[in-house]
Amino acid sequence: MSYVDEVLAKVKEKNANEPEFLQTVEEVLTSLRPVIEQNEEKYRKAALLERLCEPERGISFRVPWVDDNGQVQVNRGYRYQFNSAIGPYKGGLRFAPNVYPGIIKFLGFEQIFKNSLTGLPIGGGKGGADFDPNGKSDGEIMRFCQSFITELYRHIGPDTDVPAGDLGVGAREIGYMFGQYKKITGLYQGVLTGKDIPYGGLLGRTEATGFGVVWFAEEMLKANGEDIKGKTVAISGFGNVAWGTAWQLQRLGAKCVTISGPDGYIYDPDGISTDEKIAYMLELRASGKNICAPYAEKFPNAKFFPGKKAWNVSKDTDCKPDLYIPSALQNEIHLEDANTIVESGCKFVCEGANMPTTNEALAYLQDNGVIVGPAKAANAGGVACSCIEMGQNAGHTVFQHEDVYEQLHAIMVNIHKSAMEASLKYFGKYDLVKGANIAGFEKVADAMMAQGVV
Ligand code: 2IT
Repeated sequence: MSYVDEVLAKVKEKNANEPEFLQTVEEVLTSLRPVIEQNEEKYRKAALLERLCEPERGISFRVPWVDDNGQVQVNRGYRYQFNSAIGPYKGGLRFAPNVYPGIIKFLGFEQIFKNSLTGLPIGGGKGGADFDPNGKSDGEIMRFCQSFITELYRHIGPDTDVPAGDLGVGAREIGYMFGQYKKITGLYQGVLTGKDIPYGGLLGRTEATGFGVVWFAEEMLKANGEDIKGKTVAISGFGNVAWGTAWQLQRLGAKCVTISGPDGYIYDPDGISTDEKIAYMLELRASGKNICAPYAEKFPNAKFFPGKKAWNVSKDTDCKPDLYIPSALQNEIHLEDANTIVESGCKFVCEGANMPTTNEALAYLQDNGVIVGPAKAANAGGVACSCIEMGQNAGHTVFQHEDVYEQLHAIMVNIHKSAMEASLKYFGKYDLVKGANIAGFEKVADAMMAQGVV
């Protein structure tokens, strides 16, 4: 049995109840086959892949907090410190009711390669809690965040582990956690990123993920003889990534025609192309209702399709998007959605969310000639700017907006180039999915081999 298959079997046995984690491990290790085969003996002896698939450390803890009625509530918090071969653990915190180790480990594993692809010195980690921020008051959010960090503070630090936001965790939550960390430790440190501007946040961090996704898509289109300018783009989600994506599509002259929420999707034939509409996305998000339907009331030319996913726009309307950018959740493109995308004649999918495509759907898209920009490459702009924020804090300085955009743009161009070159070298074809896995892996593997059995 090949080394990859051997490790895959072991990982499946050990983590049988964590389908999301198994999904990403399978996707990544399968792509790495040619690199592993070239070094099979060396890597097997060093148990490199077994080590890569086992978090260095996983912390699970009680998060007790008092709700507005005086009732004590208990949630479960997590931090998986996955890999520190190339830098301190870095990755977001997700607050959502479905959070359990399988979700945190999938995100943490992805983060190792994503962070490596940025070219910056950051290892991989992820955390969160099975806490649902929807419908909670500001006071409840604050008390939850304070309790969460009252345990987590002892495991993090600017040179050990630097969390940030993810679903359910934005600048407000980061603010409460930062305040509590400072109160407990007495240290004013860049221990969290995604902070607000007055206390160490980076100008441009909020839109960084979305901006990066679109710059990545621009490179992907260019490499295939196309220009993003003038393209019609369907995106899903209406959160942080979707907002930055819509804004950057506007800046680069493309037309974003959809957004979506758990309640359905919006089709706006005029495009989400004005400052007013982009600002309204922020309002929708801040409403805490987790629905996108009100967009169609505010902008009557737009139409709301209840209970449907944005990919159906090619069936429900006469719009045929040139590019899809899933920017909501994991596993939102299933096989039937991939089929709809292929049937619509679209040639490009660029992943804004983490692992939005099932492995089956991914294979179907690629087998049918759709170029896919994988999340760990395309959405790495967020964490890249987080690392810039760490540098800003450590240097006790402030970086300018335009400088951040310039660095971010260069990083995204470089990630595309690395993924493209790795895929051409090992597979002789343009396959960014495989190329990103390999390019991300190589640096981490070399660092792990150099550092001995740890
Ligand atoms: O998935 C991600 O890359 C993030 N949620 C951002 C992580 C970070 O540390 O900025």
